[in-house]
Amino acid sequence: MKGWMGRFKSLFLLGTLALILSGCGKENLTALVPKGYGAEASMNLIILSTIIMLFVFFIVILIYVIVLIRFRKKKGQEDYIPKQVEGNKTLETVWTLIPIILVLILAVPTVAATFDLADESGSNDGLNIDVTGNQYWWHFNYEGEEIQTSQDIYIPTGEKVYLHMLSSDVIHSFWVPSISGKMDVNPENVNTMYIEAYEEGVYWGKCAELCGPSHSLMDFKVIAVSPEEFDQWVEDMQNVDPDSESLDTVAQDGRDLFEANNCMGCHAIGSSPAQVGPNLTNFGDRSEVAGILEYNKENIVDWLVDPESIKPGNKMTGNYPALSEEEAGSIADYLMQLQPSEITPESAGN
Ligand code: HEC
Ligand SMILES: [Cu+2]
Repeated sequence: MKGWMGRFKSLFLLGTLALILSGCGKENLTALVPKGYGAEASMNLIILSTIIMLFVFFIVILIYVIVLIRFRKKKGQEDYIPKQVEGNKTLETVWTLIPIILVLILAVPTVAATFDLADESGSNDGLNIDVTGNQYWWHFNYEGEEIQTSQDIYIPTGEKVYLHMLSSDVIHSFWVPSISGKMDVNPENVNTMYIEAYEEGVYWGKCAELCGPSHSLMDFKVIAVSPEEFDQWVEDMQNVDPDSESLDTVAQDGRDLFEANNCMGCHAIGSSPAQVGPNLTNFGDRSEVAGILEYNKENIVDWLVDPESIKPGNKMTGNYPALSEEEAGSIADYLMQLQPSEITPESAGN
């Protein structure tokens, strides 16, 4: 009975583990299917170290089996003592050299990749983006382009994009597993890295440093589009004039409420660099609300009425007058019309 229970328990554990680990394989959120330069470099090192580990594992198992078979106590040889090899120079040399060689095989490409991934020499002619980590959202400032975005970062494919990262509060960590490595985002010193996506697509990013109660909800996206589409997107974003947008009457009400309720104290629409809250210039082009909820009016209303229930500890809660569902609905109608570009996560294949 006990044996059966034990077996059931281990099966259950194994099943749960498989289920949990299968979550790691979410499309476009896995380091195991690299779609960009940094991720590919990491993947190559993962493969190399796995090969080395397997090699060591099999050699050890092999020696173990040989010893088990050859040196079993045999009938009539109870007092037999095998040849003692303690202090054998050849053996000592061999088992000191092998690990050194293995470590070297791993170290040389690791150090090379570390230098390669830190190489900022192309940043003068490249696209440079200032990244700000905030509890619990990300802000992006396209240097020299007069473009501010939040949550979603658009980049052209096949090009190194240089990121200069700083936090406005605590330490965060920028990680887009399928295209890049991880980089800490500190409040005091600018950390840099570059990202490059090979193919068009939407790649999910995560904050990888515990930063507060909603740390696990601090998602963002890298939206990689063709260079032509990227230029178009830049133009669309630069042409936004927040004041002269043609709005229908519902949205007009929403805009009045947006202005009357202190929203603009934190949220910019347009290229103003002010950023207590996410820039909403292209909020209507997003595929998520607050980085995590499915994008629809209902969820926007839920967010506006009670953000605390969605992201505990966020910096919007309690800092604006309470909104009725109806008011939140009109604001949502307005915000959903902020769609400056045809190039969106959807068009990029989300
Ligand atoms: C005190 C500053 C502040 C005020 C005032 C404020 N917000 Fe926010 N808002 C934030 C912050 C900070 C976030 C990001 C929260 C997070 O994700 O952790 C946010 C998130 C949002 C989002 C989600 C954005 C996205 O990119 O998905 C919307 C929409 C929004 N706010 C609308 C409003 C509206 C409408 C008002 C006015 C009724 C308002 N906010 C007032 C700070 C503020
Ligand atoms: Cu964080």
